[in-house]
Amino acid sequence: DICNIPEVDHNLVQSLGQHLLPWMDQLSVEHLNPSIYVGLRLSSMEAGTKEVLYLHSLKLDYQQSLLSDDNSDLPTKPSMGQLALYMLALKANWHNHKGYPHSSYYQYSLSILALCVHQKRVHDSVVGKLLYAVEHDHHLLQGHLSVDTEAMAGLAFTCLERSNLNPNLRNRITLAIRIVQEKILKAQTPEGYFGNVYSTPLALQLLMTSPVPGVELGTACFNARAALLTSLQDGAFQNVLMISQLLPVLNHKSYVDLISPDCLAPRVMLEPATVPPSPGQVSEDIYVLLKVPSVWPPYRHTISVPAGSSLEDVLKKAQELGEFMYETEASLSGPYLTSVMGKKAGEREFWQLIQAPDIPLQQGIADYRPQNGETIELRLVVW
Ligand code: B12
Repeated sequence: DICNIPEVDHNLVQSLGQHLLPWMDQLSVEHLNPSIYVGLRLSSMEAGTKEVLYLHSLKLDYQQSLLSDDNSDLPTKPSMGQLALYMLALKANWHNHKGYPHSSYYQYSLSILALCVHQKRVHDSVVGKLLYAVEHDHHLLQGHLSVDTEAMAGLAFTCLERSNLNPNLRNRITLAIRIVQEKILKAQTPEGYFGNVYSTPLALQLLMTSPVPGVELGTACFNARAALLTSLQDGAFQNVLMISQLLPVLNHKSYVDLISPDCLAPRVMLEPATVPPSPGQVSEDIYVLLKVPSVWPPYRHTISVPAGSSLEDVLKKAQELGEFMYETEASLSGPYLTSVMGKKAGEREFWQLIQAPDIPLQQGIADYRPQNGETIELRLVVW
């Protein structure tokens, strides 16, 4: 039994692609995002010359930052995971006319995957470290993030298994793939998600790559696809990084396909979406209670913003009003909250976004749009 994703409505897929288009014009260092390029190349759509220019800018930017030494004013060095995504992007740039076709476990896996699709052999001990973590059920990351991490590890192992780059580890690799597949299947929610809505695309990328012995994958994947479609229609996929992980799935592809990309597969040219004229009406204000209990004195204020504002708008407004302070850092997923009330998250800490009383948000500050009367808590936690 295989994990098969039935065809998805073309218009829906196209509107996701169109969402990426304006980003392809943003060629500044803070905006360049290799994941967008990979997602689009593995989709059924193309952006023509924009793609060429985008890859060119990625190359310039990454080469420059790799050459820079630490005290120059050139861009800071990309993380291991960003480099890995950049390598995936380089491999996603096949030529159509040729015709033939320390860090987290997530970033560690992404790096092994990126080297593997380039057919670069890494030492058995490097792979062994990830195998050990999976075999000994190390919490690849607590809570809801584990599915993303397990899926990325599974994709790396699947590439290694197919390429047979570490033949001595063959049996352990095969077994590890099965372990993560089973864990991901166990994490399926009653609605059909693997983990949560945003880990489902990577989970499906993995499940699509190989059958699981003795498991009915068909139904599980069918339910996941149905759940994804519902959230797609509800507008849950606004974040470009999330779209970039989803598009390959909707095109029956995974990162493992980058071993030998299918260069002949036709892709449809994307046209910019026509933006419906805004109704121009003045929107009402909503009230959001913002609190930070873990500082002294505790912060707690009701902030009013126009309906439809993001959590980031709420934070900005609170800062303008005084007493509240925050800082962000750009990441591939958008602005990441690094500091609140002057308190920077430390090495293994992060500022968690919580909808009171205790529901962690599934989106970042730029994407999450609070409802009227909601209470949002910012909580410094250890991960
Ligand atoms: Co997180 N996280 N995360 N996360 N995280 C994921 C991105 C994902 C997809 C997980 C999921 O729900 N399935 C969602 C985002 C969904 C969406 O965009 N709609 C998610 C969420 C929701 C969050 C939180 C908002 C949860 C919360 O507080 N309620 C917070 C961020 C709050 C804030 O802004 N302060 C959060 C926190 C974390 C921790 C646990 C701290 C770690 C990051 C710490 C670290 O590794 N040093 C974390 C991880 C590892 C991930 C994960 C598994 C991998 C990210 C990664 O390494 N990418 C992804 C899974 C995925 O992408 N499918 C989820 C690869 C590198 C190359 O890209 O941009 O350089 P990068 O990576 C950095 C950013 O991704 C940043 O930390 C990375 C390391 O520096 N980061 C960000 C991590 N999570 C998030 C979330 C958002 C919204 C932003 C803007 C940045």
